[in-house]
Amino acid sequence: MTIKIFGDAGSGSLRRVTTAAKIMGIEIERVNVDLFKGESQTEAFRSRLNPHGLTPVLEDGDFILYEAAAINLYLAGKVNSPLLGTTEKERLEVLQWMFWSGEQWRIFATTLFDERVGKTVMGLPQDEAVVAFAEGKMRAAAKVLDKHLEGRKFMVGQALTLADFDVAGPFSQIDRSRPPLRDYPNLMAWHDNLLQSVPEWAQTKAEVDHRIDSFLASVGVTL
Ligand SMILES: N[C@@H](CCC(=O)N[C@@H](CS)C(=O)NCC(=O)O)C(=O)O
Repeated sequence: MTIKIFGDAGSGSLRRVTTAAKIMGIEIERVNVDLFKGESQTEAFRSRLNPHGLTPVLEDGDFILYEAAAINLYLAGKVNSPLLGTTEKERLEVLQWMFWSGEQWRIFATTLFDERVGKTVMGLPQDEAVVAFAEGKMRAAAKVLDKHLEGRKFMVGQALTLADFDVAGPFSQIDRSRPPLRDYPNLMAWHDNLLQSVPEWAQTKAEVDHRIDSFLASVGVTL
């Protein structure tokens, strides 16, 4: 039975999963959930797939799993992928960055997306205090990442791992939610290298950009 992944092509969280699945050669069936129509917030979606109303969600037979990082660990475990890291130490460092980036990093990029994109689409004013708080948190974290990435091509060891996708998440909406990443040269160079050396990451970037930019154009929103 094919593994189903539910999500919206404009979602940076879905992108982390679709990119990893492609690299690992795992066949998935994409099930579209239109987030702009609130399709993840319906009673049917919440009761069957994710009570939080968030995507992506994996369905593999009778197993349902949400959170992109958990989904990627599940998929990578199926094929014992080197994206998990290749030594015990690497595997733990990969987990370290994955946990860190959920709690201390991407959450603030999501906040900037909600303020700068979501609220603009809804015709609501941005909360400048919230924007300043999220930017401050991202700058503090980006400074640490920038130091970590000096002279490195990947977050852990010498090769691509799931940690790279989790930390790269905020780049998915960089032109729209404008997270303060451009002031950190090693961080930018690491992400440029990902785009150049991982064609699947570049491919899903194009997919995200097309979906969001065409939605914004369809509702007449210029950010
Ligand atoms: N921590 C979650 C974040 C999931 C998330 O925020 N998903 C967004 C799309 S990127 C979503 O489904 N939003 C729907 C909504 O808020 O209604 C993950 O990494 O999977």
